[in-house]
Amino acid sequence: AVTPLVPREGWHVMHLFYHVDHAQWAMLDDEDRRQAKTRLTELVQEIRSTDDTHLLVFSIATPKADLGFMLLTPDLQVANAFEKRLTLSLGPDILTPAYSYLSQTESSEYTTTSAQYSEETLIGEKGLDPESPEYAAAMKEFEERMAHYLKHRLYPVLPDWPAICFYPMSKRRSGADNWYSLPFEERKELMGGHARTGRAYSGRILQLITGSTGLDEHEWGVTLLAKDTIDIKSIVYEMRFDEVSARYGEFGDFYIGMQLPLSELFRRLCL
Ligand code: 76R
Repeated sequence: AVTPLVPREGWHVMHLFYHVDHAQWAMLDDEDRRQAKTRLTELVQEIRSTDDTHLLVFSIATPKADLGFMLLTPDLQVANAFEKRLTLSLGPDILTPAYSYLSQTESSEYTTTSAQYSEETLIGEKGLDPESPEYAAAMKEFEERMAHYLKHRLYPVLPDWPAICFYPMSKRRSGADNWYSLPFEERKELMGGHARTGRAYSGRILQLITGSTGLDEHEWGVTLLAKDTIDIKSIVYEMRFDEVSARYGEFGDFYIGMQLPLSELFRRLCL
């Protein structure tokens, strides 16, 4: 038996991007093609019916890649086995890897506490009286959102919103701009500003930040889901002004996809 590789907390996450080799696909006859599409369809169903496992399937908006999968599952052995089968599902050499990213879901060391939210946002920024009903309602709303948010970070269930954006990022480590040599309190303060910007997109952007230090090239994978691509464009733009991104953010390539049902995806990819 194979030893499972399940993290003490959280899940493994793979972002997998492929090109379709249409020259190879053209060599298959109708029956081969039908079988290939059935194989991928059945595999997607098998993955989606596995415990604690989620799979997003999307078409990529530009020729950076054609097809993308985002796979979330606890055991790296399982993720690895599914990934090999996904790659081969349409037949050998049909899907060729364009880009991939390995990360894990993680909780944050900078989570905003109730005391902090009360002092900085409700009293400081909004000028609410701690004895007022507006304050009590805002506090309750914050606590519910945080409980939900913390669970979501480690064990996310992603909605089927049509637009998906993925990019990897790191925090700068050069000269005077070394994130990792800042004291914790300073980093926490800066992350507080970041979170405030982010919270304004509640309901429009669903973000999942996954950690990848030691696992892949950058330090985090950023996955954003949206119903309107303008929300992706504006959140990323607005965050560039946040010191955390402006001064310390370093970004990899951006991939924009559209979540689609498989039948539509096959048509879209001319398969
Ligand atoms: O409220 C809290 O305390 C939780 C706050 C929070 C943390 C800790 C948070 C909120 N993020 C956190 C961590 Mn984020 N995030 C990004 C990007 O393009 C860019 O410039 C940055 C990419 C986006 C768009 C985004 C969105 N965040 C992180 C980390 C880990 C940092 C570390 O550990 O050092 C990264 C790399 C990162 C990057 N963030 C939010 C959002 C949004 C929308 C929120 C609000 C979520 C909500 O409250 O509903």
